[in-house]
This record gives sequence, C-alpha cells and structure tokens, in this order.
Amino acid sequence: MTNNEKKKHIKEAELKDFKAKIKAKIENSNQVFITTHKNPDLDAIASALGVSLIAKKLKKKNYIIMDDSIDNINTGVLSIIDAISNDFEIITTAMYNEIKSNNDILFITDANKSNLVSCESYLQDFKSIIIIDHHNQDSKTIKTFNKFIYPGSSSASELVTAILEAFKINYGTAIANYLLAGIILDTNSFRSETSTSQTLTIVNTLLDKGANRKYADTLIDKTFATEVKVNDLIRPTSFYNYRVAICCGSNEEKISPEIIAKAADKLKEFADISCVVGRLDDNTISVSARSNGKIDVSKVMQLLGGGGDTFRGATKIKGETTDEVQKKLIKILKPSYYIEEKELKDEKD
Ligand SMILES: [Mn+2]
Repeated sequence: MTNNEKKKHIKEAELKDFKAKIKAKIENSNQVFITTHKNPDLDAIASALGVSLIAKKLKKKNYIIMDDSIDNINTGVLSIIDAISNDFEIITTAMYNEIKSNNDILFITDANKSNLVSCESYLQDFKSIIIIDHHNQDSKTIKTFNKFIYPGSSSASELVTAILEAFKINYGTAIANYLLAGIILDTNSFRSETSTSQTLTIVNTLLDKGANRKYADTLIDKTFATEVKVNDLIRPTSFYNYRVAICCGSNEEKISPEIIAKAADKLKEFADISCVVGRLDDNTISVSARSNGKIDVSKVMQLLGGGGDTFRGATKIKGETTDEVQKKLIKILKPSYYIEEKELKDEKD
C-alpha cells in the first residue's frame, strides 16, 4: 500500500457499492428517519442533514429524530437548527411513534452504538438500519449489514460529503458550512491525525460550494468564557511516563461534557495521550480522552465502560469520585499495560 493510499479511507468501489445500496433502500422504503448521537455536536447535526438531502433528492419523506432538550444543545448546533427549520423536519421519538409505518428505514450518523442514540428502544421497528460513522465498533454496535464505518476518517461530515458527491447532489453554502464546521470540530482544526489528504480533498469540495472557514469557525464555541473554563480545568494536570497527561477536575464542581472534551483536545497538544476527568452531575463522572495514535484510546476507554476510536474516546461512570476515576486511569496507563495486552483483560475481571 502506498503512503497516499493509506491516507485514504474510502475506496471508490466501496463508495459506489454503498451508494447503490442506500439508493435502493431509500427508494423501497415508505419513510426515511435519520438520527445521530444524543447531545448532538456539529458533526452529528451536519451529517444528519446531509443524509436528509439524499432522501430529498430521491423524493422520499424524511425526518431527523432528536430528543435532546433545547437547554442541552450547544449554541452552534442550536443556530443551525434555527436556520434550517423551514427546510428540514426535526421530530422527537414521541412524534416518530405517531407517524411510523412498517416500511421505514433508519440512518444513524456519527454513532454506531445503540445506547448512544435517542431512538434506542425503537430500533427493532425499522426494516433496515444504515450506519455512517467514524467511531470504532464494539459489542454495543448495532447489528446491521448496512454500514459505512471508517474509524480512520476525520468525521461523519467527511463521509457524508463523499456520499453527497457520489450522488451528485447540489447543495448550497449553508449546508457546506455546516459540514465544514463538523470536520473542523472533529479534527480540532485539522490538528488531529485523522485529518488526511482525503479530508482536505473533501474540504476543497466544500470550499468550492461556498463554505467559508471563518464562518464555520464561528459555529464552534470559542468564547472567552469557555476558554477560561478549559484553562481552569487543565491547570492541575499531571504528566506521566510515555507523555501521558491526566487531568482530574473537582469532584464537587459540575462541568459540561463540551468543556471536558475541549480540555482533552487542548492537553493532547502536549502529550501522546490525554485524559480529562470531570463531574457531569450528582451521580456521573465523565472522561474524555485523546491520543496521537501511539496508544489506541478506545481500548483505554473500553476498560472504563466507554469507547471511541484510536484517537478520541470517552466514557461516563456512575457512583464514583473524580479521584477514584483518575486512580483507575493512572493504573490503566502504566506502560506495562501496553507491553502485555493480557494484563488489560486480567485487570478488567
Ligand atoms: Mn463525529
């Protein structure tokens, strides 16, 4: 395999096959539903909108299912939802329940695990489930033959843009901006190892459609207040062997998952692997982890009940303190763990 091939995740033939498959599935369905992960970010909403465009092109009635309450949705995603509300239909699972038929299909973007999507308890309703995602698969991955999953890819937005191109769908500046924002967010402004030559080719396509890097950037929460919170959170970070950065937030103070994720992104610039632990609510601790690829961070998060891909991972842990979670992380990230894979399994028992 040449270096250039290695940096391309989607093969032309696979894209062509997938396009033919979903075209047939959409055409043979009654209605198309689209969902993404709970607490949607820019990549989630942009990729879901992209799939909606495909269904529209094939003249099929389609809806995006989203159960998150407005107060939990971040400002960038909220401004997109406001802007598109006349052209796309976003519904809750309760509304889905009213309109479902026995010949509907479901697309899931930016997630592949049942526990991450709002319509988890309705998955058996659908005639087909089609997943478009860039996260690793594990035991919770929804079982379906219709998967377009490339864990080495930057984002669901990158994958969906490639599919939109395959369908030769014409879309305007707004959607191009949202997809670009999804890619910028998930690559931490092209700093991540997952931003490949293919990512940049896709970005070119979006720029040709009128996307504007500066505008896309404004959708990403970069307020001064956020920056201060991220900096406060990472102050007590400790560095361990093999350039491991572990940051343990306060056990008393609640902090948003976005801040925890941003802190992990920021710390990764100074380490091979970064893990940030913070309290989400009275009962839940959240961990975000990032890696430059030397260590598969999804394996680390799996040991704590979570998942992700080589470069990004996360988990939520109930009934523990931030300190207890930090101690577990320190233990897991001992260099010996990566010398003896076996030890990983032993520790888990
Ligand atoms: Mn994503």
